[in-house]
Amino acid sequence: MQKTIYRLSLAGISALAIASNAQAICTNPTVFTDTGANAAGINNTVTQFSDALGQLNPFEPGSVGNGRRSINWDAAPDNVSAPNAFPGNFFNADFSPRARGIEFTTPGNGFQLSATDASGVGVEFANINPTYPGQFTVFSAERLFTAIDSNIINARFFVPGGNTPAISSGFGAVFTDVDQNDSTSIEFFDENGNSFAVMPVQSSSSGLSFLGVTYDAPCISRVRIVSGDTPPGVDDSNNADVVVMDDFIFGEPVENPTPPPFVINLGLVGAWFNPATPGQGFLFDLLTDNRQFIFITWFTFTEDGELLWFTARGNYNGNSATLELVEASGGFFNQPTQATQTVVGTVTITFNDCLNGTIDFEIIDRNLNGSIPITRIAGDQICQLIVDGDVVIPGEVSQ
Ligand SMILES: [Ca+2]
Ligand SMILES: [Ca+2]
Ligand SMILES: [Ca+2]
Repeated sequence: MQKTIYRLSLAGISALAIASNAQAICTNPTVFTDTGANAAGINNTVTQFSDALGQLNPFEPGSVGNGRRSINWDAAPDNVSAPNAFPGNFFNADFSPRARGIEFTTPGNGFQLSATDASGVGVEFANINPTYPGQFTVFSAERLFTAIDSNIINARFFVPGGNTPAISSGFGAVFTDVDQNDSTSIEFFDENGNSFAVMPVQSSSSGLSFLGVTYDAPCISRVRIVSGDTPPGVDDSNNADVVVMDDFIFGEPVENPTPPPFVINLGLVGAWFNPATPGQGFLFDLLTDNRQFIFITWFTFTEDGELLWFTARGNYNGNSATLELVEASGGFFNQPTQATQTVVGTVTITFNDCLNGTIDFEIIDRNLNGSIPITRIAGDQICQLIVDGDVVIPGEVSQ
């Protein structure tokens, strides 16, 4: 219906960009946009966008360097569909067919896929609001995708099946029931993590809207999708445009040669451990304002099986800190007697991302040294949201 395919000049991009001081690395965008009452109404444009990206690759771990991958949500099982939560990392598993190379975060309360008719839960998010099947329709039957308690989804690319940050040459998504022309958009971030363009999605009440953008080469590290102007829950109306999504199609993720450096943030506070050595681990506390301070406790055992714990404290820089390792001894249970603090070596903590880090240690008087991979015990709640700019910690230094 409203089918448009056009190439934007760089001047056109900067007119759309909100971060106008960011240098656009992605060049020669081609925008594919269309609306229709049903799948047939936009299918030609979706196909042209898909063909522009190249062949559909198998959903296997690793990158094949070109072509495309896609998600239609439809084969996902009931246990990750409404009314159950859908994990944001579901489509970056290290096995086929879930190795798509894309992970989702939201400042809301997770995600949901709509249920199948056979499940009895109600299609098209009738479980959230019984009027929604009258508003939404599908591009690929039957499942749709949404964030919960938010209209924002960040989608980040990885070399499929792993933690290696990746970039893509294009991203497109199908939306349903975009009632307002200014309610729904896709924002693009380059390989350095800078926003360079925000593209609006055309409205199509009770129908489907498609927006896809391709670039000359892989350059998109993530996209930020704003779907409607209100989270799912309320009735859809002129004052509350609820929008959900169907198919995502994107250029084959390839390793990002210049990923933005990870910087320690307050979301890393908590309990970490090496899954290979359960029963021992680390607690971190942080001051991420201009004090840039980290406090580490390390609970472990001696080679004879006695309890042993260390502490370290001091300044960090960027994503790591190298500190004196202190062993406490001579204290008594619940007594004010001061324990003796003895420097016994050094420890370096390095955070690779919100869920992975490394402890390198040298304990001189015990003649021990090595490297311990660590991950969060309880998972991440806000670290990635801080990285994405969805949560701002007052006073936090981000460089
Ligand atoms: Ca679908
Ligand atoms: Ca509507
Ligand atoms: Ca709507």
